[in-house]
Amino acid sequence: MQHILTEDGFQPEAAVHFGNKFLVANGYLGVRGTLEEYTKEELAAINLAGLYDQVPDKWREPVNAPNPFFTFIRVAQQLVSVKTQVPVAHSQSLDLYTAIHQRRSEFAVKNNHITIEAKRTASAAEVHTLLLDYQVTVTEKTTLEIVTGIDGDIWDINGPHLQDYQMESGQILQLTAATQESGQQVSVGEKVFSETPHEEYFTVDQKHLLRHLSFKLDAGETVKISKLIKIYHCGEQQNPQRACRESLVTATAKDIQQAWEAHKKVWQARWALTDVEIAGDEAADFALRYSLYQLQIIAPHHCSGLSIPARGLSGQTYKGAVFWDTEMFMMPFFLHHDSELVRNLLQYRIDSLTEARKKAASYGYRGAFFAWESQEGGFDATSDYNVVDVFTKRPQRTYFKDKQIHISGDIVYALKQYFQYTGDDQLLLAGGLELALEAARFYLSYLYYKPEKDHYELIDVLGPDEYHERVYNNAYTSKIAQFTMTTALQLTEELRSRHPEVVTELLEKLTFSEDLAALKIMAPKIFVPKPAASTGLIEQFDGYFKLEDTLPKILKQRLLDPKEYWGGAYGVASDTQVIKQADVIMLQYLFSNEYTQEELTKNWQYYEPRTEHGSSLSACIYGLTACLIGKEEWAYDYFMKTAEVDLTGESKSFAGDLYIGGTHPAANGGAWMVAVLGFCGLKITKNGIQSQPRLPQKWRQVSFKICYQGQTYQINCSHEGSQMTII
Ligand code: IFM
Repeated sequence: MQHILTEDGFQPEAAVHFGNKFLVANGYLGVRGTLEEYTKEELAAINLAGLYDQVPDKWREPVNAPNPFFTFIRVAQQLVSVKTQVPVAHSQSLDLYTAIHQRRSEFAVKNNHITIEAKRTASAAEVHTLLLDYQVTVTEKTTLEIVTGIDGDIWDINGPHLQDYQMESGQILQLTAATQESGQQVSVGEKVFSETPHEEYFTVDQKHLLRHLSFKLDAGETVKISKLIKIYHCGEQQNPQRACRESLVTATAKDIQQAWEAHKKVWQARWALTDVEIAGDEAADFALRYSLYQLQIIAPHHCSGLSIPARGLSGQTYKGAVFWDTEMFMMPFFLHHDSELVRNLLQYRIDSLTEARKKAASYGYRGAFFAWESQEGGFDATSDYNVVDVFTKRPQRTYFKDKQIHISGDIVYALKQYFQYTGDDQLLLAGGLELALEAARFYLSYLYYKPEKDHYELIDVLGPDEYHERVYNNAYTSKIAQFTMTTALQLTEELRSRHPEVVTELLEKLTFSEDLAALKIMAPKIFVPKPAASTGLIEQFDGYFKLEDTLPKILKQRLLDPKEYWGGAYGVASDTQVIKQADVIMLQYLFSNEYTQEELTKNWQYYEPRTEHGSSLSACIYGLTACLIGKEEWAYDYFMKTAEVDLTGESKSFAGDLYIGGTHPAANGGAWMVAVLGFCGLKITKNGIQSQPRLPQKWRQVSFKICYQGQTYQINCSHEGSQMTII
């Protein structure tokens, strides 16, 4: 099965894209897929999960660590690097099955042919460990200097985040620094081994701590160094500096070998469960495997209470924040393979309840209004001015933070999915039910009673389509609010039947009895826009159909600048029916059993041409819904678009002047959803697991495994049907 991603030929213009595409990560940190000699100019970075910092007057974002992979060479005292000369041959590759990144570059310096080969990874077995093997071969007798160490001149978008650098050299090189906002320590250390005799000295400047290794080489000789790197930070360690040093002091070359092996073993076990094989379509097969790779490298397998940012661990874009992307787009894949991980991800939201309550109260509401861009502890990092106007360079007022109230319901949706899939009361007892009740209470306080219609409305909201702000009765938002309220009631009753005292105690603690009664009365009376009898269409929000009816390609012609933001107060899409991403179609996907095939088809056909797919969350939802209406061939293009997003790099990289590039884990999760839930029609029902495949023509078979209620199932789907075996 194809599992190696390769790019042949040196492409300096693709350095930023390759930084995302060749990412290796282990949930604790992400190492951008840049070359060893690269610096912040090429956006080399080691992105730390869950450690954030704010420089005064700038956006709060995750911290990048000093780069311990930094390495370059001098041959006969001349710098040999892709930064100074074009290599005669070059390739970069990534083994998806082992999460090992490799590069090979060949240079001609006079008659000497020099080859650099490097391989590296972030250990999946021990998340503080990073490994680098670096080797150089020459064809002529010469001197070689390998300069390797820690580059503390870090790429930051809103930095610098680290200060008070402490450098220690010797057998261990160690750089320790502290964040600006709260003085949290980050410590990076490294130790190098080589069997080839060499001389060694160190240089230190303000931001670099370097080891110079000098070798005398004969013609045809190869020299190899192996590097063991450790990174610790305050997010989870009381004394990172000490922990880092202690982990290196006694380390030997043998430990490095063992670390490589332990790492590969973890990956072998992961893929044994998660791999999906698509027979008959190599491109789709590889793109899906690549998507699953991207998802698995960023999952916090190592701890509880951490979640996954919208751009994974590929950098600081989107403030390293967790959006609804995690619950709605990534969780389904994880839920079918590793429900414990999902439990941890949901625990992060439970731990965010205090912040969510504060946020609701700050806007005058009750209950829990979760952060739109959520950082540690649920802190909402969304700026009131989240987009910069390309013309005036002025920050534009946006309402993502204030009005994207569907976030609380999205989390409850995921919580219910988890509960239904696992039947696990424990998470509900340990804060899950409290979360659902508080989210429901938030909607109770947001609802607006219309006496003339005797119903409740959600007015002044922002739905999934972010181009239309502050709208009334967004169908998706109203439905997810109603769902939240009924789910809170159902979960309360269900849990009460098994744990009556706990539930009574919780309701008392939350003084919830009046709200419980209110939920019962108000939930059924929420106005959720329905398909119109005449057209079958659901209006996305009040007045949507009266907006100018045009198409994304027409709006593109109206742009004065390609980076212009399409939404907000003056965007080209704001007064039109062109939408950014699946909105009504998202609603219909989630609640598909409430609509007829005709209604699903009509809405898909109406909204699809009007959708720009300006968000990477959009394509998979159109793909999934196309599967539901039996249009696999329509779904196929959306599947490929979502599965290949990080391979092609073809996605929106700017919102106004703001860089929003990086990896797209929601789209990666969406790829799995379209393949398995869509094309293979996998469903967990009251009667157990069902799979009714509707594969694209050229797919002969799709084979995958899922874990469900303590068993592992092998499922093979073809045009003839599906087979399921317990393994
Ligand atoms: O969560 C999404 C949102 O729906 C559209 N803008 C980007 C966010 C992060 O992916």
